[in-house]
Amino acid sequence: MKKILFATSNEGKMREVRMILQGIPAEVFSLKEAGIQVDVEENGETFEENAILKVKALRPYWDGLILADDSGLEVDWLGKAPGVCSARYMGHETSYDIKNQAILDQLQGVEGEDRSARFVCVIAALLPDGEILSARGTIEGVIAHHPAGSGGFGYDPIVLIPSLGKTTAELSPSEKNEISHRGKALRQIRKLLLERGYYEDIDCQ
Ligand code: ITT
Repeated sequence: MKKILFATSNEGKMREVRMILQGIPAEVFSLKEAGIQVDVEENGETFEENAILKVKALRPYWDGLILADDSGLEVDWLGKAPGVCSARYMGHETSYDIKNQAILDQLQGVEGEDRSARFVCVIAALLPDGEILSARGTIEGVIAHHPAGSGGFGYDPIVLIPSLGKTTAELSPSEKNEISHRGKALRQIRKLLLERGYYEDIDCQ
């Protein structure tokens, strides 16, 4: 059985990744499960650069396929902030209740399409032969007027998907994965791996 390292310390991401990768004939390990403690400095200016930085930094610790996700929330009214700084926004240790409220406060009085926002996810894959693949997924939404829902993680309670009338925190895990930035990017990577023959019996959704 092939072993894949998914280079993240974010447990919310990891839960989603496991579900999206179901059906792959491989065991998927998080950093914690692999017993790897590496703090990668995410100093790239784009999601792509940071995702690639993460997979490359892990090469010395893992021989097989390495995947990493760099993702975040872009709020158009805030000049696409927090963007690549989403995890570090207002400090790593600040709770998401506080971060989410700060974004709501900055959008007070802003209405309609001006509240547009999106989640972005770039997944990078470093194959054992050194080839690097990447795929980007996005989901468009608007910033809600109040936080709602307890599913997902991070900024999910304030991102409203207008066609569903729900925030991404109000979706079930499978509903979120079906439409999310992460689901889209990871399914593209699955397809690219299948095309390269990395897996023969990969079950692409
Ligand atoms: P790793 O680098 O260890 O993977 P991280 O949380 O630091 O974990 P990122 O640098 O990619 O990961 O930051 C992504 C942040 O963007 C994440 O911490 C959330 O704040 C936000 N984010 C990304 N996807 C999200 C989602 O599906 N729902 C809610 N917030 C999300």
